[in-house]
Amino acid sequence: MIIDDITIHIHAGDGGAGTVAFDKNMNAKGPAGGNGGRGGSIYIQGISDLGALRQFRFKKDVKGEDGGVGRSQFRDGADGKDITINVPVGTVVHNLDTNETIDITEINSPVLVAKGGKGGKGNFLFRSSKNTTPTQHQEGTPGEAFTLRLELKFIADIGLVGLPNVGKSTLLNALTNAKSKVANYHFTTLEPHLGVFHGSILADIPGLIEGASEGKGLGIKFLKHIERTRILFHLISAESQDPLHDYTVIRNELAAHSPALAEKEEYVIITKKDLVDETELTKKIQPLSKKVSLKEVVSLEDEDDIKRIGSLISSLTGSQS
Ligand SMILES: Nc1nc2c(ncn2[C@@H]2O[C@H](COP(=O)(O)OP(=O)(O)OP(=O)(O)O)[C@@H](O)[C@H]2O)c(=O)[nH]1
Ligand SMILES: [Mg+2]
Repeated sequence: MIIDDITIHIHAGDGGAGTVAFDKNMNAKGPAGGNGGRGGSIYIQGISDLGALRQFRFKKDVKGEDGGVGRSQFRDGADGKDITINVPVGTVVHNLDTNETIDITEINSPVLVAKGGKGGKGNFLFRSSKNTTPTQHQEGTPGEAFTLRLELKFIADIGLVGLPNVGKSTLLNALTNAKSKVANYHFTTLEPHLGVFHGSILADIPGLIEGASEGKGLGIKFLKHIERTRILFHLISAESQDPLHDYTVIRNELAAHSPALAEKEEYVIITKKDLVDETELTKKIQPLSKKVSLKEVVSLEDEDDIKRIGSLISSLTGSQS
């Protein structure tokens, strides 16, 4: 199972304390205590591994390295090493303490999320004409500490939606190198999958059923993965007894999840046409086609039909096929 919503605690390294020391050389007895090192900061960066949040399954605390204590003979304490947390690109970082939100939409560009503490001054920096042998030093400041909720929302161009068993995963696998499980029963797909078709990202999510927004079936929690897609492909099986009803069920669940989702550009595709008599199919889909324009009526077993859907994607997203 991919982990797509998890709360962690981060604590950047504390700054090291400055030190009180005096010059060891025979002739010079002046202050020589070094400063503390700064604490290691914590960064978050996007990577392409969608499973990257797995690292937090058991270990939910991330602690930056503390800065070293200042040393004698003017030597400063070592700086704590920075830490970079890898999260799947598409992760939204909610800082539950500051209410700030950061969208991790790029790969390999680290964003600072907790700053390490400053090192304290050693006694060397307290010297003055009035105080030639200072015994003061400063403590380091604590590193920032926050609770972060990491929520993965896929970044895809096209989201595939529909009832279970309508061919969503079949279509994803036919067009891309994804290997989403396909089988002739409901809820074959238990977690979302992405595939790339000539630069366009397609997201296959588990099937929805009536009442999904109230938790029926696998619920609608996976809809968050298509919140950021521009286009929805709504698949309906030709085997359905009532395609208009199936269509409405999904539309209601989309709207229940978020109005923004319901407003997305949508293309309705009838699948499994090879399994149904043509005249019967025309009759069955009539009430639906009066309400929405059907983009394609296809068999996902037919290569030419798959190619047509590929061309549709290319024309919608500008990708080259
Ligand atoms: N004959 C035929 N079979 C199809 C077609 N599309 C899908 N299938 C079959 O229908 C079954 C369901 O396909 P899936 O791709 O697993 O359906 P899904 O929509 O991903 O289903 P869930 O993951 O359960 O939501 C599989 O046995 C497919 O081989 C089609 O156009 N024609
Ligand atoms: Mg599936």
